[in-house]
Amino acid sequence: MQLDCAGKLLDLTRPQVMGVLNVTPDSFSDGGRFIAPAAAVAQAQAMCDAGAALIDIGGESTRPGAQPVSEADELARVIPVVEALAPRLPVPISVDTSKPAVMAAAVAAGAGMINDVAALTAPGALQVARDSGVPVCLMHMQGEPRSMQRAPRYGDVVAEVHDYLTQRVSACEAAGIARERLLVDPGFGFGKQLAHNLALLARLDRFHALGLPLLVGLSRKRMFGDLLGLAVDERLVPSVVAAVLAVQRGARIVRAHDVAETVSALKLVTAVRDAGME
Ligand code: 9MG
Repeated sequence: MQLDCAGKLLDLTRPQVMGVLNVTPDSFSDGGRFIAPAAAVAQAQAMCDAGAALIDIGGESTRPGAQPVSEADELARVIPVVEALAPRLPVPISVDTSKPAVMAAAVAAGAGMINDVAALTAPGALQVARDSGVPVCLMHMQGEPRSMQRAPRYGDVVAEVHDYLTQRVSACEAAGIARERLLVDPGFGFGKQLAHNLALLARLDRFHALGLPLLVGLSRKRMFGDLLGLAVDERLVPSVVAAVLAVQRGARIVRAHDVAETVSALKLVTAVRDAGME
């Protein structure tokens, strides 16, 4: 299976890595490092060289407790970087945003995918995404980044996240977005406590029932701090292991900061899978 990301193809017959490029002053693990377009271009190029199959550019931090950013500020951070990268990179660019104006401007500047942690719930987002023609990742979040970790509660987290994603897929289809353009993501760490994140990872295979490619973001997340007592810069090993566990349960795209290490691990998973099919 291949996704057409504004003319650049993304092969989903094997698991792929989405490299994280935050052009924000305050993201939890790399805030402020890649705001200047030249630094962002160099980092994106390095992630491609390390095997990233797409690059996710975000101008508003979604870490727990993050303050919202104005539309003008987000546009000013993201669009110059997309414009600089789109003609240079061999892989698609995805834009990590929940704002319709940023989605539209980023796709006009050459982005080939929309990654929305709010699953196109902002007013006008469904229409902009439909008209953009590019694939869209719909993520589950309980609450909003500023407050989502205060007291997230679920009866059955797997069933509730599954039901939410089912409803958002239906809303997209009703708005005229073809199912073939959609990906889904359970949203690790977005309004979830450690037990919720572990249950979602353990039962990720449940999301196959949606019949859509599954994207996950586990890289350096707080769940590893909660479980293992590790600081952000000590979370490489659990991030890579979690990526492997997710792929073994059917994830097709893994969003990661440490691209080279994640690509190596997923190559091994794929090689073992292929050897078992011979
Ligand atoms: C932007 N962003 C941060 N974490 C993420 C995750 O887990 N999934 C997706 N789709 N986007 C994320």
